[in-house]
Amino acid sequence: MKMEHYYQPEIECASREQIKAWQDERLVAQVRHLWEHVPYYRKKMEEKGVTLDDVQSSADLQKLPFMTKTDLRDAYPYGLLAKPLSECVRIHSTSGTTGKRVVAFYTQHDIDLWEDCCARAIVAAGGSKEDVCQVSYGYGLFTGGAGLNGGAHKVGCLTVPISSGNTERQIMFLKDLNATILCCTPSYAAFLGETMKEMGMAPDQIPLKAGIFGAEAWSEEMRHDIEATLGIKAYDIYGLTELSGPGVAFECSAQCGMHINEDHFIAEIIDPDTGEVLPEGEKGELVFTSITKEAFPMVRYRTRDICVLSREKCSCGRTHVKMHKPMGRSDDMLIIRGVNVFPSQIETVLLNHGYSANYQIIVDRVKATDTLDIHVEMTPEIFTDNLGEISRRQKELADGMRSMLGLSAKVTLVAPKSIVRSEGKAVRVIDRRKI
Ligand code: DLL
Repeated sequence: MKMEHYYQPEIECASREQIKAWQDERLVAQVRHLWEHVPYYRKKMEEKGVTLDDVQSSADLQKLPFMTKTDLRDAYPYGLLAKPLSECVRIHSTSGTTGKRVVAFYTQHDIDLWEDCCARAIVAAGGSKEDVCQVSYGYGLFTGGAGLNGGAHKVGCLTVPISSGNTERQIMFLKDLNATILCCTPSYAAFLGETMKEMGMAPDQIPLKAGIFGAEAWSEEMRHDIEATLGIKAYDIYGLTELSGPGVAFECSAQCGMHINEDHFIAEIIDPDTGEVLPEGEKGELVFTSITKEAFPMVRYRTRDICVLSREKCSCGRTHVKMHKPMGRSDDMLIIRGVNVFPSQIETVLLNHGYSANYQIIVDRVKATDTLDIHVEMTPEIFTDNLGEISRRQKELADGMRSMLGLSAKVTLVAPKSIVRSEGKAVRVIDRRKI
């Protein structure tokens, strides 16, 4: 029999005291588990002069050392494994392009908890067993396909494991199978919307009602665009391979920040330069501690994602802390002529001026000075070959960039469809500087 619901109010709407009690108990157990089974992490604790006795509750979290991607690379592949391999049933791996890939391990219990988190996300987006859920995230080593697939099964949706790519087939299935929920990266969702339009299909020709989009940064403006072209509500979902995958945090009906599954993860915001924990509401680097994972626990893992946490009461009734949309990764942040620039700021200017999120940022260094070139596609609606008009619009965008970034940029409008589309995470920055 299919499951009726996957909403867990006794957990998702628990009191702060209850959440803290879970976190206290689970953190102590998690740190003991690492101390006993992961010599690499025990050594890090010893180097910081911390013993098991120092960790009695979540208030002691700050005493513990951080873990970073460098630790994962140093310990690659088995050095952070906290369970015998015979108890592990799967790995996933990051799509990173530099250095060694990160390999994360899962026991069956880890997979169950991860899929629970994804199921919560689908239910929060209005999903139930009546829905047809098309999972267009990549399947394989990437966690997107497997995570949402598992969550959709738990909810009892009819799951369409189509993976990414073959855009016309995606649209055919959306239409023929009456898919109601779409899961993919926001850039792929935008591309699907664009292709539908080209095929002459209006949003009301497909019954899609919601999208669960994540794995990359996307702006509010892009959300509005996708909602209009696909005729849906677009919900954000966040996660990373090191912590299991998608579903660490997800958006609810309020569509304003993502609830972090605090029964599984403790979140902190730190100053990325000093490592100091920042007061609530301040912007900084997100740090996570997993408190229920068996095979690959992470304590104080530095995500490099920059965002803000908020404990304001949510209209959906959930009590778990919310993270605002990450405004980019600290390692995505470009420093151009000394000014910090996030690609998301550039995207905001473009979308506010009626352009789509098809753009490329090219940074170079010419005669010791950084240059910022932004190539922006004209949409078919605003396409023109009138040179005077093109140069007027380029100037308008360059002015918008100057007031948003405090920096001059060269903006070039290019023909519709001339910037290559991505089926997964979009590549928007090309940094040619040799620093
Ligand atoms: O991207 C997991 C995932 C799959 C999340 C599907 C959501 C949906 P990784 O490939 O390990 O895992 O990349 C993790 O992606 O540190 C963020 O920088 C970025 N990221 C993930 N979700 C969001 C989001 C998956 N909603 C890295 N908004 C993270 C902004 C996101 N950035």
